[in-house]
Amino acid sequence: MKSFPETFIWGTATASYQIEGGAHEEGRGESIWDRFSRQPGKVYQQENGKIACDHYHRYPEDVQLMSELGIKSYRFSFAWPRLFPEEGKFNPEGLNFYKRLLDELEAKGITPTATIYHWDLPTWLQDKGGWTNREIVDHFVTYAKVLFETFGDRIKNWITHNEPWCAAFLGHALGVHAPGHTDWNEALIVSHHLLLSHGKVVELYRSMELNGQIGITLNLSPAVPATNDSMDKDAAWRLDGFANRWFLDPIFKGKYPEDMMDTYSRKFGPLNFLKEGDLGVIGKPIDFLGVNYYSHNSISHNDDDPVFQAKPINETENVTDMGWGIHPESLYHLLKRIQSDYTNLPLYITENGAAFPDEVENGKIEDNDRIRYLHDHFVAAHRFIEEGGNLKGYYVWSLMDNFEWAFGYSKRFGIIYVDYETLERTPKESYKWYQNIIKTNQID
Ligand code: IFM
Repeated sequence: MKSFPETFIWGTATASYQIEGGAHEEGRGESIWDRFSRQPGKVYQQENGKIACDHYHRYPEDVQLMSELGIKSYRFSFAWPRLFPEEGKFNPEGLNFYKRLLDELEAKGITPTATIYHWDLPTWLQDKGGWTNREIVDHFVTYAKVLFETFGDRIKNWITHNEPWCAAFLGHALGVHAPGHTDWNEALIVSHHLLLSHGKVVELYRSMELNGQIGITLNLSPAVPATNDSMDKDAAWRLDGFANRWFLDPIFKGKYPEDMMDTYSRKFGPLNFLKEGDLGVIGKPIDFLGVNYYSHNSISHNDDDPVFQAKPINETENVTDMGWGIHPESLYHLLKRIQSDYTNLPLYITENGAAFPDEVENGKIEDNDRIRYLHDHFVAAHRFIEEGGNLKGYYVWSLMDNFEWAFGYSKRFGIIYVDYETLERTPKESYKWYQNIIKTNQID
């Protein structure tokens, strides 16, 4: 048996748009995902988050399920459009739901970890250019300030952004996430403004002298060369720059990677969104790094790809319902690499989990494939800790099945099954298995 440190934080994670519903409650405004999901062809079967899991009304039941599960910490995100539904309008009522949620969590002894931005931008801000407009940085600071003033004494763990790579590149270069744009130059500007707003909010948090910790969550995906050929190795390095170094370097080294600056300026023109002093702000010291890990990418050189001359290839049939290869060993290598190349700060796995096509049979969901996935990733995390790695906690994605963005409700990541007709929750076998891991703090 492998034991985890006594102080290890076991948790689960969710995000506002994916579970809350309550789209018009207490003055909530519209988000870019409400708008995007109305456009035909963008989201599977044109589904949306209007009701989602109805967590907005069912949160006491959900917190009860968290409590029975035994988690020490729950990671959720705030919905920006609940607080600032229209330009120039602050909606104090928008805070009420989170007050009630925190009451419930506190009553059960569950520590909240809050993400400030998990992709549900108010549409009034999108109409002003969204993350392409540098002014958004000030709006983000105003929004975060309200959260810190209201909840700074109750929430001690803050995450500025969730997966800025997705918001920037899936949303603005590849067009598969809201707002659905396909302009690489825009995506680069967006990535910079997301990082800048992160740094500004870290500065704000420090200036308020609140007693807690603040960090950022990145989705990191090791880029593994498909062969030993130097062409494939170089291609993998470029995709590592795209997915990982473009975010890790400015946060921990105070500069963008030069090879990527060269590639991007050659392809898309001068990077004049980068102003003097920005990198100093982005590199402001943080307290921890949140790592979202799902899979690695096996990369080969490919001249058909216009930006990086590199393409991920399918190298395994052992995949989840998302088609993502299952590679627990890469989680270990990723954590080692963060430690050796970037930081010895506390790390948290802020998301890890898997979608599988679960079915209810005789009232049970036998998701052995998910149990295997989690087991193998927990073992990889344990190996890192055993070797002295500074990993402090692990949040399984996700507490319950939810709105999986462009895939709508067709992909189930939860350890609790949600029947979208009745909204009934049924713990899967993986929930019971995780319950036991948390209770014993051990894995075999
Ligand atoms: O559902 C998402 C989550 O919102 C962000 N990280 C990846 C998850 C699975 O795709």
